[in-house]
Amino acid sequence: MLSRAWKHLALSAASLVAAGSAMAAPVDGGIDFQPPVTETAKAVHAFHNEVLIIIAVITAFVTALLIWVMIRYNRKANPVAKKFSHNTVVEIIWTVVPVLILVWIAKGSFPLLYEQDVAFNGEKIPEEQVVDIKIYGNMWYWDYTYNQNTDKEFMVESRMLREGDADRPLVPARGDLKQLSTDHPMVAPAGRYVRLKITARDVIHAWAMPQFTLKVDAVPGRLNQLWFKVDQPGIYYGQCSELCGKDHSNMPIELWILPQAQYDQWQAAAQADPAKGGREYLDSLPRPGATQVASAN
Ligand SMILES: [Cu+2]
Repeated sequence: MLSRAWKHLALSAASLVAAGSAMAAPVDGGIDFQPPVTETAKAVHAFHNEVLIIIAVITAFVTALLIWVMIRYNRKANPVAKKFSHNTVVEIIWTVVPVLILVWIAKGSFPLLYEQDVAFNGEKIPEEQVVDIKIYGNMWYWDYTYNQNTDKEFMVESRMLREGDADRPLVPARGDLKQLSTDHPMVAPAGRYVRLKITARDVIHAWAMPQFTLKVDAVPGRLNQLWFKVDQPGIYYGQCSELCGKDHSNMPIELWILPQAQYDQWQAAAQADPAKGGREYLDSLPRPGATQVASAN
């Protein structure tokens, strides 16, 4: 009964979030999550809203108890204290009820963790339909390997753009965002299951994409996995989320989700010259926030 009411409240809260504008990047003064763009992210947001309600109810209940004790049992209102020290019924309740709450939270949480890792929404996807991208964290940039272990394998290095930099200048008129845009973005096709194999070459980093509610540590010598399927083409931004050293704040993740045909064209360009990462082709595409089409760098 109670859980149905919570679910209802959570769903109405979730639809408020979903009704927000479809921004692809953080906004100034924003306090909520970035809008979810995958089914998994929507489920994570709904779960967050459920837990938020549980937290609010518990906090209000404990605060009310404290206020009641302070008023009803202070020295003036209750000069002679009773001396008993145990109440079996109350002790059973305050043990069992929190356990049930935690079990209920775990029931919502663990399947989501599993889904972010391997579950593909419970669908069985043939291996050949899955797009694999290998991600390495480095001090202090990311690199992305496509078609690994095939004759089409190539690797693109992705470094942050800096204002006034001679090699990799930030060009706001092109739509570049400070601390978020890179010289050679990661690129993935829209509407397909993209599986990420994530590791690191030096220290621990973390690949994180808030709009997909995905985050996993990139650990040297260990392969971690995430997946996403994004139907809406666009540019999505994330950042390294594990304190990895001096330039930790300078290793953003810029991810372009392109329709399959454009993805194929980008891939051909990037494969022909991985050092340029298909930048020229990306610059030829219309881009949100751009006021001019700037030349490649
Ligand atoms: Cu890092």
